[in-house]
Amino acid sequence: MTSNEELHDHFVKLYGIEPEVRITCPGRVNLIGEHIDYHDYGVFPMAIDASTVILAAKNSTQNIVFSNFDPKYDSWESPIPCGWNGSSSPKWFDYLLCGWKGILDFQGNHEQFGISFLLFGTIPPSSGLSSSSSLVCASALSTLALIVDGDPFEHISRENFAHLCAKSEPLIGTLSGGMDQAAEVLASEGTALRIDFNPLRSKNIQLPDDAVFVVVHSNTELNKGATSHYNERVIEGRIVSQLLKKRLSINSPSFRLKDIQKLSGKSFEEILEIVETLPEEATKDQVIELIGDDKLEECLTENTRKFTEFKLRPRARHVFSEAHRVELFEKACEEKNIREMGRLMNESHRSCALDYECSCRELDEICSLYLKNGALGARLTGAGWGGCAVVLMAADDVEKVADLPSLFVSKPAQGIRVHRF
Ligand code: ADP
Ligand code: NG1
Repeated sequence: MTSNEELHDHFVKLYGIEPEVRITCPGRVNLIGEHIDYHDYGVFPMAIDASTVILAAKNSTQNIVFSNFDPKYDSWESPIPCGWNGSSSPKWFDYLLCGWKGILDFQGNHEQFGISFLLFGTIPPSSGLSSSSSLVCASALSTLALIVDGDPFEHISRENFAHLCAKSEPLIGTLSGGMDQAAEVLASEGTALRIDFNPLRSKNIQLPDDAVFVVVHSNTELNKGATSHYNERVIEGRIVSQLLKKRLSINSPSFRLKDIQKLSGKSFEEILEIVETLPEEATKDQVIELIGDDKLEECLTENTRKFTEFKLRPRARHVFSEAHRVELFEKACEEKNIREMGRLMNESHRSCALDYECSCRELDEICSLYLKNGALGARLTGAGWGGCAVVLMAADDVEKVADLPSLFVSKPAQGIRVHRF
């Protein structure tokens, strides 16, 4: 394990200057509530010990310089002013630029200055534990901490900072929601979080003492920025929202399904009945027939205009049923009913696999393996299509899976923090 001293010495050797700040930002594991944050539905993650650390200082070279402790990532450098405004095939440093740009814009287009960053990360990348957002948030806080004195969170609330990071990350092309940045910024050690959006707010949730969460890697990865799966799901959800607005005579510019449900006044059971009457799938031409060219256009973005086929009914079924499961999971957690928590996690995985089609063979197999060996619940975590599963074990049963492959047993960790040298 690399120590803070080693990182400090590496920074000094690399740049010939002293670091001014060290930022530590955790990853997160989502216990339940998958692919619903971009519809503004509440989610249930916790921060994890694996983290991104950035050592940062202003430099006098008039350059932005990003280096990585891991030699597999090449250093990147740009003179200032740097006009970076996003990337469609993101490299590791693009995530840092998202956070950097977010803060300069927030500070009223703050004048650029030379910076040297050294990054050290222990979150397995492209595995659903949100390494990308950890890079974005750590970079944003590094930049802010170099601009202001004292505690950066005296200059911006944690909620506004998380929101700013969530708005900045889509510059790499993924139409992501705000769960990850919120979990990584707002977490308190020892408790999971119930996060709600618009406006962003979080509640600390004590997990039952006899619940143990194990994070397991499926040995497959998916880089969201390099594929279109994630954005396809976002656009399919937006089309569903247009269909529901038309069906229920709702007049609203929003295409977040939580808003549509709220405006409809329907319960989860009622809206799920309506969902069963939606088309299973549709081509672009069929969607235009159903909602009109203009309404489809409202849903699309520059890099999603090429999509031609959309699944609708199963995607909607997943979003509304998953949002409902988050409510039930929170209740089960309050009642310390870990069997019910496990049941809901299993239902969530089935819904992700069958209706949202965001699982894969390896994730399904790892979940089945743990369930056969006494787990109460097992489900993919994060975007899916590879990466990690999260497994719920009763504390008394943990021995039963001691010989199975696992990454770590997860305890709720602290959110992003800053240290000044
Ligand atoms: P995740 O689910 O981990 O957020 P993403 O596919 O969204 O997965 O983002 C993963 C990307 O983040 C990697 O391809 C890489 O560019 C970047 N990344 C993550 N961790 C590191 C790291 N330690 N060093 C450099 N880049 C990293
Ligand atoms: P991961 O796979 O951990 O990056 C992604 C999104 C979340 C959320 C989940 C699915 C980003 C930065 N994060 O998480 O907002 O939608 O998928 O629940 O894209």
